[in-house]
Amino acid sequence: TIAANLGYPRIGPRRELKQALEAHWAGRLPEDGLRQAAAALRAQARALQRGSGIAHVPSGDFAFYDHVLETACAFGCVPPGYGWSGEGPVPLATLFALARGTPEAPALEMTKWFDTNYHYLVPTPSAAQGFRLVENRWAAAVAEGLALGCRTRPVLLGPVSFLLLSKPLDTDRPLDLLPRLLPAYEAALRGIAEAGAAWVQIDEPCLATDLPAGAEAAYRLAYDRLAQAAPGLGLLLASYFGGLGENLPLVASLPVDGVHLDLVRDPGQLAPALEALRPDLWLSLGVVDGRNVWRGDLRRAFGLLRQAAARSGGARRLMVAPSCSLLHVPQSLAHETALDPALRRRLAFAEEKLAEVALLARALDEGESVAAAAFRESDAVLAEARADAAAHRADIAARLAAVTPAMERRASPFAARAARQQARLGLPPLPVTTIGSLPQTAEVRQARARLARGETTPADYEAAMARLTEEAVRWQEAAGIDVLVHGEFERNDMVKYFAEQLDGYAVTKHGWVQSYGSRCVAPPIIWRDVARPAPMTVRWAAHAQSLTARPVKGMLTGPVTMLQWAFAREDIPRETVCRQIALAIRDEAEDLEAAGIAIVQIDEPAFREGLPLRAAARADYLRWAVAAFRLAASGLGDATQVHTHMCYSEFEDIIGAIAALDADVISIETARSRMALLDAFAGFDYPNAVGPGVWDIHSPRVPEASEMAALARQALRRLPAGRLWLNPDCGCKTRGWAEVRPAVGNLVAAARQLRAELTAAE
Ligand code: THG
Ligand code: ZN
Repeated sequence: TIAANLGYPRIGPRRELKQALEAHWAGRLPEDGLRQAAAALRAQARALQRGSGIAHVPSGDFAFYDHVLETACAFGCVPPGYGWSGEGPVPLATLFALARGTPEAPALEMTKWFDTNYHYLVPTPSAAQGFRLVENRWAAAVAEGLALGCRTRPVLLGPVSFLLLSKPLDTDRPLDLLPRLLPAYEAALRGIAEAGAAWVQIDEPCLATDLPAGAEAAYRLAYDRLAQAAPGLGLLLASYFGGLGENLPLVASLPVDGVHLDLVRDPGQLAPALEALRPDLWLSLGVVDGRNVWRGDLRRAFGLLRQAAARSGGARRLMVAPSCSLLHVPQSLAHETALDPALRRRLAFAEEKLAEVALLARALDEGESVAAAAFRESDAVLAEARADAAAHRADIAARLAAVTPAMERRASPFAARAARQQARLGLPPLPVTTIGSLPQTAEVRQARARLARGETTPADYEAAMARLTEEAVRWQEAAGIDVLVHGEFERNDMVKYFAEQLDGYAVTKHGWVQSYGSRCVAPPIIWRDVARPAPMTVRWAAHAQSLTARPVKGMLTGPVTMLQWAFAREDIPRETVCRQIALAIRDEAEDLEAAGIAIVQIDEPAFREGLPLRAAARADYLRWAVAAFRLAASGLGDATQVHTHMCYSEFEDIIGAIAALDADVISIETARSRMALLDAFAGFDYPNAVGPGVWDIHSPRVPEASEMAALARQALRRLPAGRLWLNPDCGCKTRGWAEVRPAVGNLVAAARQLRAELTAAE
């Protein structure tokens, strides 16, 4: 039995890759230095995995920014204008230009990787450009490992998933490009075999989703060809984030050497898979959860492994693995010294998960007794968790049980609310606002770091943040923004900040997970019932509002996002956890209203990514997710305006649920998709107000006023002027003031121009 891993965190235990990337972008670290830092991280990761007893260590899972982007670059899918000559490897500068944009060319579209908080860059292949293997990054990764004595298993994103995740420039049927793409993959596999790999892992996560028309034929074509490309190379086809479901017969018919199954998300698929998959096929059993931070129930995982072994009379060759790449969990528990020991005992990060994988593989070969102590410990930890009294609070259960349907409804319909709100707020047409956060400058981050190290008192820190808030309010007034924000200088992260103040959550010190590029999040952990012991944001909002006559938005993170961007307990339904959070946010919203705040924004950027990958499970999720948002928002009176915000969302398929949230104003990402998203709103006759993003804040590029006005005119063709707002498409915390000042100036200029046009047209 082979202990295997599917992918390892690439940011580094101390976010070394982040430091190196940001130093490189700032011109402080030359390309050589960046490449050396990356190679050192890869060497460290290989050694750690080997040391944990992993026999199949992945390679090629590293990426400077994103593995989908690097796959596109390896196959020469690079649009013109980013500095690649079309010959030879794509330079690192081109890679970063595609990822981050340049003054001349916008960044590629970025979107969520399945239902995770990781973002990938959407490749833009075309029939005209075709595909060529311009750099065999996987063969290089194998050679790099071998040079240091480690034979690795390279990981490729499979050709069908690659195309399904792409947005081709010259066709809306990406799979039509497959015949042109396959020769490049064949060349990659030949090179990988020549480099000395024994196995290659080909990821086809789309196999765990409902496949579009034509995908079955595409899979057959692709794997018939790839199986022949390098006959001596073992081909492991990996799916994850769900079960194969109705795609199992298809997978069983493909001429591959092994199949990886996610048995955490779908343990039920093991029995049918054992039936359907050829007995000579290697089976990689993903029994250790790559998506959550809990220690595994080793006895249960071992039961699945034994079932697989017994079923074939011992003949089936097995691999034991995490359910998916460990990219989505923090690297090591070793540095978490401040966690409640009762919680810490229950956790496993990437390193600890690999130890579980290795132990399970050994126990399968050598007998359960070699793991007896670990099994007993696993039992004890689970028993302790079940007995934790603070995990189930009677007061919280009683409050949830007392929720009535009226508590999930605003008092009046949108039109009546809008009239009362406008009477109170007196806003111009096309009101201008920002999403909430203003630049988290080095000054802000250093102040927070000093506080964490005990070098500043909380009082001094808060005074500094209050001063920044005041400066931000003054600047926004002068810039001509209509609805202000306080800037969120006091917040580290929109989820962590609230998690630190709520009962039931714990936060880590170094539990970083890559979100995109150099950006990381440290998701908090929900391990007990959630409740709000005291107001969380009211004094910041009240302070900002006291400085100006214009409305300042009170900024909250919604219950779905507070759940989705956390590592959540699994002993009660997610719906219940979400409703507990909703009640806490509801209390906060009501307190803001009572403090005189006229607009409360409850952000739900993770609403879309929480959607189950399979259509059959979606209605139930949308039911409880919508209800939780409404429970959080509906304590507010008609004259208080509810805003919400969502990022990177493709709403086409859930526009009904978005409307059902019944937020008075929703701001959405549209700048990178050039307003195409608004078609969904127009087509649906979306009833409330919308703020389409007209400035892509994920790129350092500052758009001209004319550019933003042009985008807004496209929006005006789709939605009535009376229900349109103008805003950037996300918070500004990752941008610098040098970009935000001119961009906001241009935004206000665009709004004034458009208002003049509207008046002239009347
Ligand atoms: N918070 C969380 N998840 C997110 C976002 C968020 N997922 C989607 C989207 N926003 C991703 N965007 C970002 C933007 C900025 C940062 C992270 C994700 C960021 N992080 C700091 C860094 O990497 O230096 C660390 C922040 C901290 O101290 O916690 O800037 O906003 N949960
Ligand atoms: Zn956003």
